[in-house]
Amino acid sequence: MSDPYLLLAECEREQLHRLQAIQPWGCLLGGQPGSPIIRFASANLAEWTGWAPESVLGRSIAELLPGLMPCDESSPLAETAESWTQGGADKRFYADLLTGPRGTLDALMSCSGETWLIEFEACLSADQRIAAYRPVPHRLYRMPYTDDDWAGHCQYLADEIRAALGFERVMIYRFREDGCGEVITESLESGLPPYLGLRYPASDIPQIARKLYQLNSHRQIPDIHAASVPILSLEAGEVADLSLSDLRAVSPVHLEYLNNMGVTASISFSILIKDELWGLVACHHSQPRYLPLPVRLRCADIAQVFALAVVGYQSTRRLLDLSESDQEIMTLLSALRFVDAQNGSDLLVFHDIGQAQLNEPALGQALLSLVRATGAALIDDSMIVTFGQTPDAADIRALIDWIKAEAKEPIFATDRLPQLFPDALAFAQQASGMLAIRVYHEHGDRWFVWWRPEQPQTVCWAGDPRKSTLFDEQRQVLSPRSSFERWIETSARQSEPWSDADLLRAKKFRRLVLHDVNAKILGR
Ligand code: BLA
Repeated sequence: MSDPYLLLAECEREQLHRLQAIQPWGCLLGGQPGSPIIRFASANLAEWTGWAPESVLGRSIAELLPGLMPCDESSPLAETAESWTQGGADKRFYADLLTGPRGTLDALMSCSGETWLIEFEACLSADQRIAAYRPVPHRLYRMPYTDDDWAGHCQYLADEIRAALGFERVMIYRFREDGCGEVITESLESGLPPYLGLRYPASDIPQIARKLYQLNSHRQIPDIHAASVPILSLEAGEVADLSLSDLRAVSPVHLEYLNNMGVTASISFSILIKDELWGLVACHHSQPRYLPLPVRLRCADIAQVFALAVVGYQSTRRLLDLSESDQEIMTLLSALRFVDAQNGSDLLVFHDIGQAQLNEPALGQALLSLVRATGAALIDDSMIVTFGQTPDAADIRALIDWIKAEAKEPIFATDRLPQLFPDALAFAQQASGMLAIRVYHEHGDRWFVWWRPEQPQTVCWAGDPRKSTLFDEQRQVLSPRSSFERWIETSARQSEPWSDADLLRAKKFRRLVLHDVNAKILGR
């Protein structure tokens, strides 16, 4: 098997939540929602709780853990096994729930649509208690407003988490629209090679894994070499849904990936924005490293507070951009209206604009700066008025004929014109990106068109992304790439992409022009 598409499909098929095994840093009991009967128990249950797994299968959880239903009604643990196993969105944390052969255990209860789980882990040692319950630093509640603030905020978060967890490397890993990801911030122990700015292909984190990170605040892998522990079930073939489990065993492909990166322990915290996975705070350590549950939960809170800052910063940027774009659009419209007033015509008579433009450089400047273009043209059936660096008139006509046939919407944008329209190769240098708006008019359509020059795009990948998945013929298993050497991809014949803000400006401008023209027609 060597077809990369088949290999990736194979990655996506792996049912990570049904591996029927856990990592060995705790033990697990489970059952079906609405019933207190224990149907699943991890094979290592006795090491932690003293109960043989075979002896608990089929018994009620209420019998084993009467502590969950104490007589004292005011206790936070006063719940019935029925309500407790109904679940809900949140996981529930119970400190010091049980004492077994390995000492006192904390517990985490979760319930998916299919399975309730209770997972036990060693409770905090005395020296970890203070660190685990320290409040989230105040500075993280401050909203970043400027680009510098934002960069400082991200760095503070990464440094803070590294200090709290003692991991060697902490990264903010941000997903891009194409599913790939980029390390946008890094805090690392001196002497380690930086990953800052490197890009990783989407296949490094399959969709099914991303869904699990959406459901859980974090994912811990304390030791990639630790053998996983099977889960025993009441009935043969019964399978527990481990979607909400903290202990869930790790996919062998990912274990190999971490090994290839030189990582022994990892923990990642999810950053969710509007229920979508915006990114991860990914932490690496070259030695085994286990973090007790309250320490993980505190860092998950820190990541959650960071998500608020991301939303705040994005909203501020959007508001700023909206008010700036209003100003720029008004400047452009008034430059058009100025010509209009001088000629007593409407602002879409490009013949008059052509006459006036020599005296009116403000129009060209306003037009180009609206969407940060280097060339622009106003086009109707008989006239082409150009500003800055543009293709020549015959090429512009050919482009307009082509868009008329291709584009269904009145706004069209591409950052790879030569790929779509091969004749554009001849003028790719000054016009690899094109943004066009069409304004319907009683005397034939009017076009406002902008161009951006060729700007070769350089991307630093961590390893050649075309070789992200391999098939190990000898072992007949999928394997991730083994090289993370910096691999630089340069692509030509494309411009800086048009951003959402650029497109919004063009749309708003078009709407206002239409409004002006209609007002004039109606006022006549
Ligand atoms: C999971 N892959 C992950 C996770 C990360 C990455 C962060 C979450 C689990 C964790 O914290 O370790 C990837 N880690 C990265 C990246 C960086 C990093 C990009 O530090 C950048 C600095 N992986 C592959 C291929 C497959 C694959 C080809 O390369 C296909 C099978 C699978 N990745 C894979 C799987 C998981 C994963 C299955 C889920 C592991 C789990 O939660 O059990």
